[in-house]
Amino acid sequence: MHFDAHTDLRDEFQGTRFHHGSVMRRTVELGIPVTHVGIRSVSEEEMEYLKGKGKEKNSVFYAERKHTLEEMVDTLRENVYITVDVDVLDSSVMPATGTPEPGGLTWYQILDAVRAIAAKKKIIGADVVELAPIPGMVAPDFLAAKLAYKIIGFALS
Ligand SMILES: [Mn+2]
Repeated sequence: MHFDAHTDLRDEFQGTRFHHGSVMRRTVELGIPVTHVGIRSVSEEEMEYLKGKGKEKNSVFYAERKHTLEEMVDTLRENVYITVDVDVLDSSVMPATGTPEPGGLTWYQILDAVRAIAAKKKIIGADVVELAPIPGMVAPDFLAAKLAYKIIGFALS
């Protein structure tokens, strides 16, 4: 389960296949299907991939369209690893990230999504990445910490 503004499906970027923009491509290559949520920026290469070989292995939920949480949860297998790039959140609540995109999720939308996953699936692990702290602005740092705490809580409840 991939919460991100970007699909991170590039085959390589800036001369490496292990770029943070390639991590989901490597994941899919390991045979792990990926559900992307909150997407609002996709490169031409990634779009071609999603129309071709990636079609069966990637479920994409764009941020601007209305999807139900049930539709999203139904794409997942029983054991779910959650990865959160904090740029999935709207820049108004999460400005402290390297590649912000307007139009992202609110705090309560991501909590509702994680809660819906926890209700039907087993959360076996998670990470929260891409926080780039802004000196003097602590709110985004607290948000990232509390999101990690909330995911742990939902996973265990
Ligand atoms: Mn991202």
